[in-house]
Amino acid sequence: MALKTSLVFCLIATGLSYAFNGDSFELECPDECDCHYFRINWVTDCSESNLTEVPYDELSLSVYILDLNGNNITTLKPFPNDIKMRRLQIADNRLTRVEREAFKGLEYLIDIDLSGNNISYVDPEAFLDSRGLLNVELQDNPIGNVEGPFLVSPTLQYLDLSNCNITSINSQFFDNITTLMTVDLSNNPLKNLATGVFDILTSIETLKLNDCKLSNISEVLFANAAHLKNLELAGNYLKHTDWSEVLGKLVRLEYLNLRKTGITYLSEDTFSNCTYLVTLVLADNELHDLDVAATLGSSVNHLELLDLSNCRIQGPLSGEAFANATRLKSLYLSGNPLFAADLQEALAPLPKLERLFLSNCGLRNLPDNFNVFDNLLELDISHNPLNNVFTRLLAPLEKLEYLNMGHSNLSYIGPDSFAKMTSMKRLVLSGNDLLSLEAGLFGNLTQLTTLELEMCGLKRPLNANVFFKNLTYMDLREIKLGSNPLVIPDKGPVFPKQLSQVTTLDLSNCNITSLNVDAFKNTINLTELNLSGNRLRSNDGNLAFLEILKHLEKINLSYNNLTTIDPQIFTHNPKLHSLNLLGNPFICDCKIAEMWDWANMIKGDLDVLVGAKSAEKDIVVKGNKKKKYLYCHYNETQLRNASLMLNKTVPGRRPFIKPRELIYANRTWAKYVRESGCEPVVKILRPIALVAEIFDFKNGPKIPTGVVIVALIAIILGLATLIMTIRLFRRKNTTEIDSETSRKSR
Ligand SMILES: *[C@@H]1O[C@H](CO)[C@@H](O)[C@H](O)[C@H]1NC(C)=O
Ligand SMILES: *[C@@H]1O[C@H](CO)[C@@H](O)[C@H](O)[C@H]1NC(C)=O
Ligand SMILES: *[C@@H]1O[C@H](CO)[C@@H](O)[C@H](O)[C@H]1NC(C)=O
Ligand SMILES: *[C@@H]1O[C@H](CO)[C@@H](O)[C@H](O)[C@H]1NC(C)=O
Ligand SMILES: *[C@@H]1O[C@H](CO)[C@@H](O)[C@H](O)[C@H]1NC(C)=O
Ligand SMILES: *[C@@H]1O[C@H](CO)[C@@H](O)[C@H](O)[C@H]1NC(C)=O
Ligand SMILES: *[C@@H]1O[C@H](CO)[C@@H](O)[C@H](O)[C@H]1NC(C)=O
Ligand SMILES: *[C@@H]1O[C@H](CO)[C@@H](O)[C@H](O)[C@H]1NC(C)=O
Ligand SMILES: *[C@@H]1O[C@H](CO)[C@@H](O)[C@H](O)[C@H]1NC(C)=O
Ligand SMILES: *[C@@H]1O[C@H](CO)[C@@H](O)[C@H](O)[C@H]1NC(C)=O
Ligand SMILES: *[C@@H]1O[C@H](CO)[C@@H](O)[C@H](O)[C@H]1NC(C)=O
Ligand SMILES: CC(=O)N[C@H]1CO[C@H](CO)[C@@H](O)[C@@H]1O
Repeated sequence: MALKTSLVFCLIATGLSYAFNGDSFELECPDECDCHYFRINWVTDCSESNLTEVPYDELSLSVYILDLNGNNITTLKPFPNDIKMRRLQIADNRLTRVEREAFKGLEYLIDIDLSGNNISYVDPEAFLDSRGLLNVELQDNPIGNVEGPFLVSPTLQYLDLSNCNITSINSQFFDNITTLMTVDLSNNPLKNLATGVFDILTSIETLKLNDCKLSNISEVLFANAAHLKNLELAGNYLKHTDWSEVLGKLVRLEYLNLRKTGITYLSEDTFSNCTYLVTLVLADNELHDLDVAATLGSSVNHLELLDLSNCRIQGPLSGEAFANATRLKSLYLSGNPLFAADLQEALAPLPKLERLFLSNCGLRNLPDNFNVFDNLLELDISHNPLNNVFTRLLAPLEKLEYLNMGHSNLSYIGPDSFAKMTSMKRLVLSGNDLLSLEAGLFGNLTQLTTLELEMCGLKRPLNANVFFKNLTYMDLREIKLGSNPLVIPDKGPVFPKQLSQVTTLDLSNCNITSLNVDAFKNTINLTELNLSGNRLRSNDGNLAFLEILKHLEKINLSYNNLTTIDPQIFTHNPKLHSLNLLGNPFICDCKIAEMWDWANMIKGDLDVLVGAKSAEKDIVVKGNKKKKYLYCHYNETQLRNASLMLNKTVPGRRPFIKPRELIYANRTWAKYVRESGCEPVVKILRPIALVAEIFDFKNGPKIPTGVVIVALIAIILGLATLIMTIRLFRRKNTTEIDSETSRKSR
């Protein structure tokens, strides 16, 4: 007990010096930026901050990731010597040139993202100093044509030059980046590719040339690319290409994407040398008269996935069509007008089929030999104008784990339809006007994990009688009921007892204005709750249903009608680690700053607030570069007083060094908190339960003398740390000024 108490005093004392010290325990961070650790690496996030130049002087030399995405930077100067930056992100700025000068000395650089700028010139030697460079992203820049070698790097593996207005690739383009393994040249108006341009890339495994306006491909274009495993040529017009010659050289090819390439004809031996082909995508071509059997031939032994979606195959599909593709596991025939009778014959030789996609095939009827497919695990028959009656043909598919019957014009589903599908894991019935569900319909689906009933016009969430009365569905974890005009009862639980194991519930866009305290009484094991797009308001007690959800980890309250939010609401959800509040009409009050403190201090992680800082997904190669904000609006009185607030220095908050005119209301969360003038909330810094236990208030606030002494020592230590830090800070400032003066005198 005594030990515990002194420990707490120590903690509080440390906390005090911590608060006074502001950020000095962290590495250096530019004024405009938000810095944090990502795993053990120092991330400096200056994204979307309207910066016009890089804050070179304020960077920590240990910065690992520097994120400058979405600013107004037009030119770059050299970075400080000895900076150990690994990843530099300057996407979506207004850079026009990539000069050697700017990247000099960046010895540790591994990744650079310059996508979405206005770059028209790249110095081939720009990254000469970065001897471990692996990834360069330059997509979405008007680079245009280049003379001579594009870049010099003996290590580069990944180069993205998609959408760069490149019309031709010169013969020396890749001469000094021969280690490339992945090249993306998609979305460039190349029209033609000279023979031999890729010959020097002997390690290349993945080549993407989607949407390049290519109208012809030389027979020997890939003659030396013996390692090529993945080739994407989608969205070109390659009607007149001799595919058997082009592909004849690619003996290692495993993945080929020829989606939407204007192909109308494929000869018999087209794929005869591609004996390792596993995936073949021929979707969106006009293969009216395709003889599937002859084209696939007898050598495509490894083919496991064939995508013939939207190929206007005018059939009838012959009974032989897939006779030799005996390894086929996944077959996509969606979007072709098909008849049940032909399908019945063509599919008969594929008893090993595991996945069959027949979405949008105009099927009114279904083949009635589903009993052949002993191994069928996934079936998609969505978006067909099916007759209610034919659902019974599915009955033999006992192994089925995934069934999508969404948007299939069904208004009634017989109570026995799924009786034998005891392996079913995911069932999709969304987009059918079901209005009500038959008693016992899901009774036998004892292994069901996910049930999707979105857009079904349902008013009652889920009746108890669609399940067996005496059973708990132990595996049923996810229920999607989004976009139903649900009528939520004023009292009592919304879901029946059978669903007690559900952990993920989607009730987005359900016209919900309030949820009673007991709404989730039968589903208290919820970990993830989506209430986005409803009309929940911040009235007192409106979010009281959260109290019983002790296991809640993630809640989405975005796009509701919340005007204010209080961290106290989440007191009973200790496991909460993701809270989405975007898109609510928040008023800029101190509760918002309080939420920030709650995330920072109680949860110990700003990531808890969706959009508060860059998430893992924002730090990826070719990720979405735009960050989402929290918006709040000031009311007029607040705006008038805003300038007063800006000059206020709040202990424990790092102020802006250069306060600005506050003329607009939309801020990132971080900036709002710093500008708000709200005091950090001390009461939420101390977990109430813990403090109460230690002091044991019931027995009077009596504290043993020993403990007081230890506590005093702790406080003195804390103060000492504080004083030392202030001194250090001063000294650092002087040295900085010193070096400034000496630099100037030089
Ligand atoms: C960049 O600056 C221009 C004016 O100089 C401004 O209109 C624009 O909004 C700024 N862009 C960003 C992302 O701040
Ligand atoms: C960005 O900065 C420019 C001037 O530097 C200013 O005119 C503009 O309003 C700012 N825009 C935003 C969105 O902050
Ligand atoms: C693309 O390059 C051509 C010249 O090759 C030029 O005329 C055109 O303006 C460029 N387009 C863009 C969007 O930069
Ligand atoms: C670039 O490649 C060419 C041809 O392989 C070679 O002659 C030249 O020395 C290389 N340049 C550099 C800077 O490595
Ligand atoms: C297919 O491969 C064989 C031997 O590997 C080769 O002789 C033949 O030329 C190739 N076919 C085509 C069309 O390139
Ligand atoms: C299937 O393969 C065999 C040899 O393995 C071949 O004789 C037959 O013609 C092929 N069938 C089709 C339809 O290509
Ligand atoms: C439910 O499944 C069991 C076992 O697969 C089976 O014996 C029973 O007949 C099914 N119930 C119905 C109503 O079909
Ligand atoms: C949504 O709920 C309101 C009552 O709260 C009701 O008047 C309205 O019709 C509902 N909207 C739909 C699409 O059901
Ligand atoms: C919640 O989950 C736990 C562990 O998965 C389980 O033991 C408990 O019975 C569940 N609670 C309810 C009410 O089903
Ligand atoms: C949001 O709440 C306000 C009152 O706080 C109300 O006037 C408004 O109609 C609500 N909006 C919606 C979409 O329910
Ligand atoms: C605007 O803010 C002031 C002060 O924060 C407050 O007194 C006033 O009620 C608010 N007005 C509205 C319409 O919310
Ligand atoms: C596990 C169990 O008791 N299952 C029974 C539930 O009730 C149905 C009838 O409603 C019986 O058929 C099951 O045997």
